[in-house]
Amino acid sequence: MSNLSLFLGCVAPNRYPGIEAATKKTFSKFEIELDDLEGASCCPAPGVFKSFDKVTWLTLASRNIALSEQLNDDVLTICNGCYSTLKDAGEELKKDSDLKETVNEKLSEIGYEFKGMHDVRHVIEYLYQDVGIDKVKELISNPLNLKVAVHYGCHLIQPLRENDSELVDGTITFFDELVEATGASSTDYDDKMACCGAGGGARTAILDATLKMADKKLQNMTNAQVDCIVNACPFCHLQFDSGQQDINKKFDTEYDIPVLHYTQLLGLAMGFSPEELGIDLNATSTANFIEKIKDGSFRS
Ligand code: 9S8
Ligand code: 9S8
Ligand code: COM
Repeated sequence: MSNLSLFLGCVAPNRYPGIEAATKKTFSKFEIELDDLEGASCCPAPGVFKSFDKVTWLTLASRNIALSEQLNDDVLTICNGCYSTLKDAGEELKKDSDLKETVNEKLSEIGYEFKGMHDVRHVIEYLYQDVGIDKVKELISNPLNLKVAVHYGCHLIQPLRENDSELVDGTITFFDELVEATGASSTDYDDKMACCGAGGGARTAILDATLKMADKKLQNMTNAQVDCIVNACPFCHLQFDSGQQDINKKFDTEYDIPVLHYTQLLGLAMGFSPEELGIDLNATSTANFIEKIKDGSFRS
């Protein structure tokens, strides 16, 4: 296994720092040390920068990868959007030497070089492929009896498809399998693979339209009577968690579904407290969910 540096992106450190804590705590149980990536910038967000200017997008992305290469590390992302940008940029530059040269000329002005010797990983596919379900199961001390709505998110699937990963051949189950490794059950719901609505800068530009998309997903999850939503992307996390409050206000609904990043679910199942994992920083169902975790309502 190669060494990993942890790429945080923007949303986790600014809005949900518990996701970083949960990632570090759960990885320490696997005895995997994550290097901090000092000086990292926005990945930059795929749905925003990539759509406007390719060379700018690639230069910013390759600078982040170069930081990790200096540590002799692969990049570990905890966000779908960061995975999509960094994985796609890295692969594109590995394939196209002219583009790599253009980008490296720009990077040389600030003393960096993109070598293309390292890979970009997403925490979910890393846990599934490199750590493995069996190892995850071994470290579960507090199996959870929770009905979970798994939300994959667009930018987790897209880079895997782009790279012909076997994870996306046929029916996609890798994330559900990891959720079930914690003792929880992944509950099917309508339009499970649909977007949360936030991506592509939409949450900033056209909030009402994105909330309608999230509302539809929340309705489908409610119909499936789930106990919580589990995601793999701080931006999806924000859309479902903070978004539920917006939706309740705007559309007069009464959603109260707890939202967890996978590393937080895994952390609970490994015996960390909700506070250690930053679950108390959520906007929705916070006290209610934490109380139920603590009084054993979800213990199996
Ligand atoms: S960085 Fe800046 S806006 Fe964000 S979180 Fe994930 S995608 Fe990458
Ligand atoms: S889904 Fe559609 S574009 Fe995305 S990955 Fe995270 S945010 Fe929610
Ligand atoms: C979504 C990232 S995770 S972006 O808003 O589409 O760039």
